Amino acid sequence: MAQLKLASSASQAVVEDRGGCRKEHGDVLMQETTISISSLPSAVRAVLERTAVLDIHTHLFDPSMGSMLLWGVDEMLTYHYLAAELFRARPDLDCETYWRLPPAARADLAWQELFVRRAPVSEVCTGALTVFQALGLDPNAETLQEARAFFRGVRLEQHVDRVLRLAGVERLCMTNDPLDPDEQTAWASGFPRDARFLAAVRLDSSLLGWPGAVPRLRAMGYDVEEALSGMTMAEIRRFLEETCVRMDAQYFALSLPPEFSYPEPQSPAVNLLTHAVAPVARQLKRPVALMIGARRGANPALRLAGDSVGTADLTALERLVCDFGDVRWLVTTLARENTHALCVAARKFKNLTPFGCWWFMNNPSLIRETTRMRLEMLGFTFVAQHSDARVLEHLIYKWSHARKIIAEVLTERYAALLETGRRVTTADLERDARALFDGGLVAPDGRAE
Ligand code: RAT
Ligand code: ZN
Repeated sequence: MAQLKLASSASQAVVEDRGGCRKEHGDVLMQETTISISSLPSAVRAVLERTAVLDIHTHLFDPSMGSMLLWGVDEMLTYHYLAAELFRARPDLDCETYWRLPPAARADLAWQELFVRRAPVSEVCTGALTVFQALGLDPNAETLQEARAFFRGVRLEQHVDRVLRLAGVERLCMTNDPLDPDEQTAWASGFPRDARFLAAVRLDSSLLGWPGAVPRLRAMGYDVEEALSGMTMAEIRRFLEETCVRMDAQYFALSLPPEFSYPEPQSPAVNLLTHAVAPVARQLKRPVALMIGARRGANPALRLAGDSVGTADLTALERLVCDFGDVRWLVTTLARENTHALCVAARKFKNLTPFGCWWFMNNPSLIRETTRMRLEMLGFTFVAQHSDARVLEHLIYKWSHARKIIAEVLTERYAALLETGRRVTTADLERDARALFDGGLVAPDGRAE
């Protein structure tokens, strides 16, 4: 049996049994090889490490949008996931006192309380240290002085390249709120687009809490009224279409509370979703991403960190995607309890693609459980993960942690195949990894829709 090495710097996996088929990857000769059970873990890991990601949900912005793109150590340590943990570590800390502190003081406090005085074992704490490690910063530092000096020395353009490279992210989707004043200024004045930063139209502020958005939509020139008359609906469709075209957006997105129900004639949000968003998505051939289960403002004093979770009834989702069978729905759920029902729903409706492990689901134990369940029930017809990065450097840890767990779970599934006598080749691994990491936006011709 011929022995050869996979042509990846990350991989030292010894693979066996030449499949005989050769293909060129740049100037590296690759062999389509059958993987042995002993080399499976390292082969899977290596393939996932070199598979580029399209990260379909982040809160990052095109570097040309200036201060909207958050980066650096103070932003990392004031991340709302960490703020929630700081308030637990320091129950005596008054929320308002914390929010009044300048960002650097908030970051120092988080570092001292969560990283110096305690072992930073939570996912978000360990994540910050994964970033430190990747950037060559000291995870045992007593203060943030060295880290701040490092970030003062970086040039943003090169830093963005470096972070995306370290994270293995080729492209990512922003979260673009068309009613946000800063976004409006940026899109109105125009900016040189970075092709790696794709747009996604986020509709929470436009559709949820209707008629709250009416004055802002009117100020933008859309002739809408509080009552959802035919004319108002037509104007909303014009708003959606023009926004999507202006931003060259990949999809429309909306987060929904756990009480989301459909049909629900009394709900303005559901009427807007079905009479405006779905028709425009169909016409423009754009998916609609639904993020279900966020209970906003459960503890308002915690601001962004104060949102919580609730379990939704996904029969409503099934009815929706059944009625709108010609619209593609990308769906993620926040409650662990909804993971299984989402897999079942996806088995029933081919226009429904589950995506990512959202927010409170983005923990190793839950990524493992969710990904395992999805592979078992859906094969490769789901989007394995999105980062939800709010700070540029988050990409590094969210993707390195997720890749590691997805590799472990994939290894289990391929091992089960090997036990049946079915061969698994490097070509299998590469094709499957691409399917898991393509963001669900890839059209049959290979372009993002
Ligand atoms: O994960 C988060 O940062 C949350 O605060 C939310 O942004 C959530 O991901 C969302 O997009 O609503
Ligand atoms: Zn998000």
